[in-house]
Amino acid sequence: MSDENVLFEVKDSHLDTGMRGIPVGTCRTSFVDPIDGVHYAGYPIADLADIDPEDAAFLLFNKRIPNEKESQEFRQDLISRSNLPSGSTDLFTAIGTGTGHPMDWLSIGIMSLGRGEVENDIFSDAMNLIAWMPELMARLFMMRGGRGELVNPSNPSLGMAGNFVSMLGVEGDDAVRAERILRSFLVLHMDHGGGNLSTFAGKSVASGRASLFASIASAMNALSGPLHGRANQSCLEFVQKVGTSDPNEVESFVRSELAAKRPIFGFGHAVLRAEDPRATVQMKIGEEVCPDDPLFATVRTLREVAPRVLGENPKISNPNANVDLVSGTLLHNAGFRKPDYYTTFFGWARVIGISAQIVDERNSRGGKGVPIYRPKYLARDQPVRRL
Ligand code: AMX
Repeated sequence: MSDENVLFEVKDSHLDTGMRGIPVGTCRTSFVDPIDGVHYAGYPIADLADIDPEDAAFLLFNKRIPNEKESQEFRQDLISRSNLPSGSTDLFTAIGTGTGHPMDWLSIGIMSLGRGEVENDIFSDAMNLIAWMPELMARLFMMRGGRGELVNPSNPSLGMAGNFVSMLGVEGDDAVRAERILRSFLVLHMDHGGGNLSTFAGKSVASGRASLFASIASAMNALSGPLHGRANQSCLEFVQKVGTSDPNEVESFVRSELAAKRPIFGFGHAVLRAEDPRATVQMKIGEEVCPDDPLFATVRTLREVAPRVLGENPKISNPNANVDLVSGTLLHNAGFRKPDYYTTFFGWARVIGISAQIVDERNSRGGKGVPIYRPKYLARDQPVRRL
């Protein structure tokens, strides 16, 4: 690409819009098409829904699907890295059962894992963190929930989702269903282009050569906001509030929420202009694993009714379902009954995609790495004054 290419003309109207749509760099892990949704290294997400999270992680780091041998080697590598640095979850005891949002625990936990940092090897740090996440998550759930130690010790050969479910002590058919739902949740949520807030936050902190752990913890703090990752918590709470799957009642509910100027959670998107394929995939999973779940029945009716009602408002660019419409209901069905924990699953998935993007940026410019981020802010309403 020649330097003369004009990619974007910044106008006054672009200022103070959160850099919306302004190109700032390149991303090799994924891109988001307004109609077909996110693609990981070129593969549409709908085609990847059934792969294992380990293979999706390999894809994001290596930009290709692993063959059988590579897949096994990647899993073995994660297994060999899986012992948490000693004492890294002691802080959880200090915070105290039930206090603080689970996303705060996730961020603190990742910072604490930083004691296992490998000097000058950000790729090893990324692989270690990915290998440590299942146990960190399980300890977070057990300790914040006041249940103390893991029910079963970590067994990384079960895979990241299977190991997490096992550490919590879920058994039998419940474990099979929980693992199925979690595996697809992790794959579907790993990456979403380079400019979403948490990814951008993580990469900008990393550009100052902060550690991978500090950068990812910053990303998790960004993800915790209600306008960003915490929306999946709000979506389940919304579905629970609807409380019916009768189409007429659901339509009245949607209209009354709109009249009260409240959002219809699970619909609309800043970039997508069709139903998010991740919602489509999760609807299929719901039909497979929990077609009779009353919450899923509500989601099914909402998906039929809400786009029609929202579509009556020409201001709404996309009245269709987004990823959060279904994900909370599936997690609830998997046995995770507390919506305030849902963003931690989202965070776990994003640790993988954001780490891959940070490693890419650190390897750019022939290994020099991306320069420290420094966008320009224009001075307005600040005449020079003297005391
Ligand atoms: N319910 C009610 N109003 C909606 C709406 C919805 N689902 N979707 C859009 N609108 C409104 C916007 O608030 C905006 O109103 P305003 O002009 O008064 O500010 C107007 O329609 C135009 O919005 P837009 O250009 O279509 O979308 P946006 O980029 O401003 O907002 C989003 C996108 C996701 C914040 C919005 O669709 C929304 O609030 N959805 C409901 C909450 C939700 O499901 N969030 C999860 C999103 C998925 C994700 O990114 N995690």
